[in-house]
Amino acid sequence: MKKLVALVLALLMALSCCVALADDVTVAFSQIGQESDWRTANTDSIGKWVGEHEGWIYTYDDAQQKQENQIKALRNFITQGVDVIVLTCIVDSGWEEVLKEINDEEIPLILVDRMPDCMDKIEYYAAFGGDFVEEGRRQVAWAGEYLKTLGRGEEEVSVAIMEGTTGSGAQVGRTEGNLAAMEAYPNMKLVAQQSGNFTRAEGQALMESWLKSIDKIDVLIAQNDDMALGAIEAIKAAGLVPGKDIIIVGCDSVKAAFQAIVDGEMNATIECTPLYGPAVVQCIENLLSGVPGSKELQHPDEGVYDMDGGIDVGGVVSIKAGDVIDERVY
Ligand code: GYE
Repeated sequence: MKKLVALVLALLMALSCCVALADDVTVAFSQIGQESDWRTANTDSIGKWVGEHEGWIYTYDDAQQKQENQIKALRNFITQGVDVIVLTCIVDSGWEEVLKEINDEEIPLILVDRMPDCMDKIEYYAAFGGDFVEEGRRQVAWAGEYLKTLGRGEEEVSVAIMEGTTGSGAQVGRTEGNLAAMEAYPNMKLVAQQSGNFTRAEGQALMESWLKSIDKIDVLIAQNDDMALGAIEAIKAAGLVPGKDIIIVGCDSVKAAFQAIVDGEMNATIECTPLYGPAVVQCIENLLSGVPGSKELQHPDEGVYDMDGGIDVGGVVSIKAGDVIDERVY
């Protein structure tokens, strides 16, 4: 009798396991908007990898750059009873309440790209994104080292920092890295620091207004490539030569920036990969097969790309953008 009960129990367990596996897994992603080439590539990568995964249903929400839309989307995901939530946070504060609601419903949460500032107060399965402070540090270090190769290491140069969306992890981290690195290059003097909101149009408009109000800008540190590309248009319109009269360092390493570097209009870009699709899939597969999560924030290995290669920014040496442009898919 005992044996029979055990057998029936084992059969039931096997059956329920099959049912769970046969059920579709609904994965919902709250994206912040479509402000840049980086963002488009990020949306495409996650959409493709999760969306094409067998047995998974993919739901996506574009918050059009509004945190309130993201919060609404997250609450909708809860109501819909999705199985996994993937989130990137437009700004870093203001998430604790809604993320605790997700925790209360026991919906596994995967944090990507821009993190919330309440990570120590909530539960999540995994977190991965760019090392923004390091990216910002590399931007300034690249410019400082490049100036030395031009024999301008002692010359006082004016630096403008074009920041990303105010209050976003990417802006906060890159600004921290930018400013910290400037201490190592006393010849670099900060003359402007303002947000271009990570878009080409705002980068162009901000550069236009800087060129009117500031006597001389020698170096532009743009916290993403889109703003750098917008600024290039403004610099050309003002009759200056981008990449020569003004040294331009972007961030992201999108193909359009590689092209601008090849064309001699931009000098360098610091890599921040948007291709999170494979990592998100791997993470969900681990989750479904019972692998325990980790609260450690993971950063991918990333490079630095410029006109000629060979600039050592401390920890990494730059690669010539022209040598790798054909491999860039975004
Ligand atoms: O650098 C920028 C985008 O959060 C890392 O957001 C991301 C940033 C990226 O709009 O281009």
